[in-house]
Amino acid sequence: ATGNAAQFFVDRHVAEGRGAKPAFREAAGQRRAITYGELAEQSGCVAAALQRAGVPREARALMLMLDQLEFPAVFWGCIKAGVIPVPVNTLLTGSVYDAILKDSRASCLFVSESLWPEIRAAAESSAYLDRIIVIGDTAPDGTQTLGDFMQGCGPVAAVETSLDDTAFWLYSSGSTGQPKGVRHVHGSLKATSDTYGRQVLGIEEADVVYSAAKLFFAYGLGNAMTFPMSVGATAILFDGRPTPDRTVDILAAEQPTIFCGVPTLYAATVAHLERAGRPDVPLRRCISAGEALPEDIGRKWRDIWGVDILDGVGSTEMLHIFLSNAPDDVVYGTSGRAVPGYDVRLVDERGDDVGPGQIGELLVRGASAADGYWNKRTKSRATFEGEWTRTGDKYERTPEGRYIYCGRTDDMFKVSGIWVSPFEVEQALVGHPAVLEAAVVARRDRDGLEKPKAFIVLKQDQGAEGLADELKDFVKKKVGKWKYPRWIEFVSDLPKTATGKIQRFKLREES
Ligand code: 3SK
Repeated sequence: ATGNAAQFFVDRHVAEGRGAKPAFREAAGQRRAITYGELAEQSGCVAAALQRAGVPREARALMLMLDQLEFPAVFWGCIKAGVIPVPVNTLLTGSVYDAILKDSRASCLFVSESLWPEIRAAAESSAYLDRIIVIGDTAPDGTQTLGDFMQGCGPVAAVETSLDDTAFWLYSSGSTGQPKGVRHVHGSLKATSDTYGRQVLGIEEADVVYSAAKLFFAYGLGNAMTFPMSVGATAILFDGRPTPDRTVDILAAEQPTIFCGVPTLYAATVAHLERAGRPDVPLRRCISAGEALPEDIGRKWRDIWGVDILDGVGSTEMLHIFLSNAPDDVVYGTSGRAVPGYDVRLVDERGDDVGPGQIGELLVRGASAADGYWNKRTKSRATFEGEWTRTGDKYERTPEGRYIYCGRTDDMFKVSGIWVSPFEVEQALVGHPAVLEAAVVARRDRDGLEKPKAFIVLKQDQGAEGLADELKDFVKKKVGKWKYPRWIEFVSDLPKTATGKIQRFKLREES
C-alpha cells in the first residue's frame, strides 16, 4: 500500500461507496458542490496535467487560492502527482509573495482570478515560475486557465510515496512576521485526524463542518479539509471575509453541525447575536484556536447556543491542535489538557521542567510535527529539538493538569523586577464591559524602565470621559497593582495574523 495521503483522504471514499456524497459545498454565490467521486476524478486529472506538463515530483506549486471547490482538487492533485502544494495566505502583500516565491522556488502557481493582481508583479519577475494557472474563466497574458491546463487529461492514480515523504508546505509568518516554509509529511495528515479530529472533535460521517478559518491556514486545513475527509463528512467553503453577520447567515443557511472559529470572530459574533438573536442551527461542536479564548466569550456563546466552545492550541509546526478542552471537560480561561497522542512539557530557560503554578515554555511531542523549516537550518535546530517541538508560548499548569496561557516567550517583560504577561493584562481589560479587544506591550517610561501600554478597541466607537482611568483601576484591582497599563490608546482595530494572533511586534514599533 502507498503512503500517499490522497489514497486515504480522497480515493478510499469511492471504493467505500461514498462517491456520490458531497465532499464540499460552496456557501454563497453559485452554491456549487463537489462529490467525493468528482473530487477523486478531478484531483486525478490535475495530477495528470502536472505530469504532462513535466512538473517533477518534489517541485513546489504555490496555491494562492480562495476557499472554493477548486482548492481541494488542486491540493490533492498536486499530492497525487508527488508535487508539493504550498497554500499561502490570501491577505499578504506583493513583497511577501515575492519573498515566498523566491524562498520556495515554486515552479507552478495556481491563483484564483480575483487574487491575480496581488501576486502578478512578483510572479512575472520570478526566476523560477514556469507556469501560472488561473482559477477562473479568463487567462490574463502569460497564464492559462485551470480548464485549459487539464484539457484532455484523464485521471491518474496517486504516485507511491512513503508516510515520511514531504506532502505539502505551509508558510508560517508567526507573530514576528518572518515567513518560514514548514515542511509536512504525508503521515502527519492522518495523525491529526486520528488524534484531535477523532478523539477531541469527535467528527463523524454525518457532520457538516463550517470553518471560518480558511484552508490556507493549518487550523482551517484540518477543520474544513482533512478532518471531514477522514470520515467522509461534508465541508462548507466560503470565499469571502467572515464577518459576524455573514457568519450567522452561513450558519442559518448551511446548517452545519460543527463550527470552527477564532476568538475575535466569536467575540464579534456574540455581540451581533446579543443584538439580533440567533437562528436555529444544529450545532453540536464549536472549536476555537489561534489565540486564547476569553472566558466571558466562551460562557456567552454557550448561553446563546447551548454548546461549549472547545478552546485549543495548535501551531503550523504541529499542523493542528495538541492542547485542548474536550467535550464534557471544559474550563474556560484554560487551554485544557494534552490531546490524546501528544505529550507536553513546561521548561525554564535552562530546559529544566517546571512544576504546577510556575510559568515555563511549552514543548510538545507528537506524530504530526513538521519535518523542519525549508532552508532555515538554524531556526529548524532551535525549534525542533529531537522529538520535542518548542512552541515559543509560555504556560502554567494547574494542579488539575490544565494549561493556562501566559503569553509568547518574546512578549513577556518585567515591571519592578516581576514578570508581566501581556496576555493576563489583556484578559483583565476585556473583562470590562466597554472593551471589545485589548493588546498590551512593553513601553519604556522616561527613566527607561519598561511598563505596560494598552491598545484598546471599544465595543462602541466612543469611550466615556474618564474611561482610561477607570480601566487602569479595573486592572489594578483584578490582576495586581504593578501590572496596570500606564498608557492607554484607543484604536479601531488591532494588527493580527491571518489566524487571529495579535502582532504585538507591530504595536511595539508604534508605541
Ligand atoms: O494557532 C493555533 O492555535 C493553531 C491551531 C491549529 C493549527 C494551527 C494553528 C496555528
